[in-house]
Amino acid sequence: MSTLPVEAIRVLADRHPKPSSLKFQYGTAGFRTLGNSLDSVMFRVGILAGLRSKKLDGKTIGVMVTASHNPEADNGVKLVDPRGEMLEAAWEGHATVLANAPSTDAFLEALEGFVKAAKIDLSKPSKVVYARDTRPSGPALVAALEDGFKALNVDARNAGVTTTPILHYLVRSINTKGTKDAYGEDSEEGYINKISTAFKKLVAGKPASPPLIIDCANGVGAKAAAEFAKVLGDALPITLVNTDTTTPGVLNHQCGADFVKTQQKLPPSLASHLKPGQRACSLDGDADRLMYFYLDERGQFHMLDGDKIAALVAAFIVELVKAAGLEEKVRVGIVQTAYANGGSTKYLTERLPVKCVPTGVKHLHHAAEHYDVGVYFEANGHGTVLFSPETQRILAEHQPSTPAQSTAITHLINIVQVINQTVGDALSDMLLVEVVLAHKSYNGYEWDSLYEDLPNRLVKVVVPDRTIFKTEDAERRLVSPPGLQARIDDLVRKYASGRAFVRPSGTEDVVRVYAEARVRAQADELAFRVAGIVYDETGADPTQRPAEFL
Ligand code: NG1
Ligand code: ZN
Repeated sequence: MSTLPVEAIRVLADRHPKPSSLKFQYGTAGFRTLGNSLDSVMFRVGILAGLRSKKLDGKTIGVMVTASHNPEADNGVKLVDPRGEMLEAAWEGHATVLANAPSTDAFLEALEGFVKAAKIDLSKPSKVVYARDTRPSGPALVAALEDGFKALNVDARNAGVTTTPILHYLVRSINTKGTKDAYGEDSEEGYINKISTAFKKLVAGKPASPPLIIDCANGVGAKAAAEFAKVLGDALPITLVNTDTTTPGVLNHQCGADFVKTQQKLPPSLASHLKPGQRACSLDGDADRLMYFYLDERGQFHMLDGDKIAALVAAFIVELVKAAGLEEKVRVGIVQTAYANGGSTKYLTERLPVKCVPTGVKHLHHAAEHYDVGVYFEANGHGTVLFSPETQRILAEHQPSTPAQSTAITHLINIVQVINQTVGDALSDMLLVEVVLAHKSYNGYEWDSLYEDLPNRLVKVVVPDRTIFKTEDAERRLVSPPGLQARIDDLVRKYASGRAFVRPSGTEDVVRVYAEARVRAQADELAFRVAGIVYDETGADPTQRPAEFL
């Protein structure tokens, strides 16, 4: 094919018309909105994925249909680049333009213009691997996506119903197959085997831990978690909860990682399972976020979020690097966002290089690539660890001079295998955490004691136009609307250990306000007062103003 198959595209595009009232945007999590309004977007993304593959000389591109932790009625779609990473930023804009073409004719015209401008050689092959989560809108949306593949004659592999991180793993494995960078066998089974084999080696000889409870958010993670439970056996006793992927309405409802993080409490469905001192964790709806928690002796809930995971994991890796005699060659660094708890930032900056970047996995991932070992986590539990190619070479080639060094290097090599370096992966991260807990003989309480979280509060403000909010300094300060940041600063000064910032969401039509302070009531008050300022400033409808926004 050296020109676009215009007629084939036209016939199929007519079956997937764009709803005239809707405007779509490829944001930090791809396209995401109500599942029943995404038909045209899916069709067009199918074509775009094929073009992306052609542009990259026939490398396999991933397409994931999911809306993650969002309500069950939502859905979404995002593209995955050949190394398993998020789509290159420039193409987010192209995706948005194509999704918004009002008619089939306009779409074809935009497509032709794009192929020319991006210099896409249509004679190249196009390969895609795609998957969806368990949302009820998934099958119809996948059918629309497949029409897009058909229109461009894409060689498309259906990975079925699986987690977001498994899809990313598949993309990387397919593209590295048979090369020196081979990532793993390109199947779900290959993924489970790779990770569980390394995990078993890492915990061999360690005393068996009490069962870990996993809240699967009634989502697609339940399936992979059950596979792990089976394969791991006694190496990690697991109890699965919230594994219902068929009853309508239960996905992410009163459970899952986002519930735990935003409500800062135990999912009610876990109350009868969790004993004081026992650790548990929650996945989100597509299993790329992870939150740990436990109840203390008094039954009080304690959350171990992405920041606590980063601190635990980074400290352990640093210890192993030292034990291996590699501290001069392998530098470990941390990447966080403004949402990282001030307690964690203080603890980590006293020990390691820490960088703060804007929200969004692509920012974290790219910053982490600048370290030899880059540990990145969002407070919400999305994150992973990247080992640079040079670091992996050093680990493979280093000649240990003592048995202790040799053990440490073997552990590091196995840790690289446990971690899904393509993207945040709740199950792989969970096993990494379990390795560290086993090695350190930590229970939840001891892990939690690494540092103390500052009480914090995250609120949403619905404003008429969130695009007027512009930020700088990794989203920690507002430059627009003018004057607003000065008012926030004046307020923050009045609170002990106070910190607050305002930024427009990249995934929802809201502005987010985050605040923290030394005591709970003050953190809440600061958040509500800043939200009040934002509300006043934007002239949002006063009758809609939540009562607590002071
Ligand atoms: P937005 O809506 O831009 O705040 C949210 C999360 C991000 C990231 C994306 C993608 C918070 C405060 N924000 O982004 O961290 O995970 O969704 O899913 O958690
Ligand atoms: Zn997710």
